Amino acid sequence: MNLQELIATLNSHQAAYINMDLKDPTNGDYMLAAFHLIPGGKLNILQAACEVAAESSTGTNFLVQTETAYSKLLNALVYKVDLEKNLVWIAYPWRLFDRGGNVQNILTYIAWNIFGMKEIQALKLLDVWFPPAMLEQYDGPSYTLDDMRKYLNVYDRPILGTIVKPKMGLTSAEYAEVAYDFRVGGGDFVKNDEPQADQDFCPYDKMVAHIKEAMDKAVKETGKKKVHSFNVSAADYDTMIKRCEMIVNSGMEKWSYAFLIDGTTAGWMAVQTLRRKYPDVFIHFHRAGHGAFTRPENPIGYSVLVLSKFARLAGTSGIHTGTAGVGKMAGTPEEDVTAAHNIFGLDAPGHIFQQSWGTIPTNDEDRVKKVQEDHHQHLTKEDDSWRNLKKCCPIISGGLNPTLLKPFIDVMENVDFITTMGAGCHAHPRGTKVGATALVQACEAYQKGIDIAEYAKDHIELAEAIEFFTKKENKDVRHAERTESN
Ligand code: CAP
Ligand code: MG
Ligand code: MG
Repeated sequence: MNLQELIATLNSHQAAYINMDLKDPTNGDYMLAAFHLIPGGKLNILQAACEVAAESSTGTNFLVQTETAYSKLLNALVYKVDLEKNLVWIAYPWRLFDRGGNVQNILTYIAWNIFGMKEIQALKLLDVWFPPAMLEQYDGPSYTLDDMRKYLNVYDRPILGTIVKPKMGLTSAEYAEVAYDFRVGGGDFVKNDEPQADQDFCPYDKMVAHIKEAMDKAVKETGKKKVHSFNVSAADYDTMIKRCEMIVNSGMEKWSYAFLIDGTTAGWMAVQTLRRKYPDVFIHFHRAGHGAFTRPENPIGYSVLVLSKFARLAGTSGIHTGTAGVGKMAGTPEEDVTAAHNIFGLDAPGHIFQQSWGTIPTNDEDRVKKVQEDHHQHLTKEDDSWRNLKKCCPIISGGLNPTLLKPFIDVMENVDFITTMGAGCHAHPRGTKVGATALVQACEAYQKGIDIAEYAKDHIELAEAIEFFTKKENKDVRHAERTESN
């Protein structure tokens, strides 16, 4: 059936959620969403799309007697379809959403609730577009990678980080020792791993105290500032805040700590709480769990791009965006690099939409300067107008090691990110400190435009890393199994 024939199949309920002649979807009234949709049951794609628009805005499965002239104005509207690719575009009057900049509310509507509908067999939210008037209602990032760069005095290269491994089981003293070794080896940034919390073998208060001690020692020895990203995820709000306050009052220098939150499992409320209570702290969104709904082979869910755009809207300072297939986790350049480019730029093409994160005209020659100077993003500038949402930094992790730094930078096409290598550092034959040095040397080689094999000729730590990470028998076991099973 062609579009006209499909329209003719709509019942009066479905017809209330479509407008293929919508004048200007980008007029500022609508948040736009693009879905891949395969209808369920006996519905055709347009019927299913209208049911999705109804269920994700004002409606249910029947026209109800109680709707009003005003409520109808809030109907989401199917406004475009691509019948070849099974794509549908839906315009959401964004005043549907909770005032006060609540991301949890939007995703409940336009994603999670509708994934359960019988009317769809596949429903993947591929991309979203926010009008400036809507962006202005959301926090956006406050403390950004630019602020961290200033604190660390690190520019023109990625922030080099690690995750302490083994993932679990070290005592707080052992844990801090590994973090110290990485720092004196030359690393900038250490993060708690995603499951690190208050475990018997590594009590939270002791972990913080030991990290502080080790940090002071490393800063003194190296003369360089360092950052530790503490996982503050917890069972409840009060415990999360208690952990944050423990860190704030630990005596660690302000800006030497970041707060990591398992955003997928702890939830958007936790993410936004941290952003609002600690605007001067780098809020680090670990996305453990995202694979359940972002992997391309998952027919129901939303993309890494959508997750990352909402993380920026919510005010995350940085979110993991994946290694574009270079590391151990699933991911592709189309998915991961598109997400990364969309969250740190002022405007970037998504899968479907071109998102601008501000109102500063693109041709404004010093707009990047204005954005960076705009310390409170929304507060007034000369013309008292709202300016932009600040950058959110891609955090690149998962199976990377010094030999993969340049391959990833080549795919990413810039160095404006934090990379955290766990095994890629602690599996080095001579341990963490040397592993960190090997990473620093791989980065130096990149900055000097020298091939790492060449550079390794007079940098033994890097030479050992190359030998170890490229040796077949050392191939990470999962990779070996994967290649054998293919
Ligand atoms: C990496 C990591 C990260 C994942 C997150 C892990 O360790 O600490 O949590 O990479 O994945 O636990 O696997 P390695 P993503 O460096 O030892 O692989 O960044 O894709 O969300
Ligand atoms: Mg705001
Ligand atoms: Mg981890």
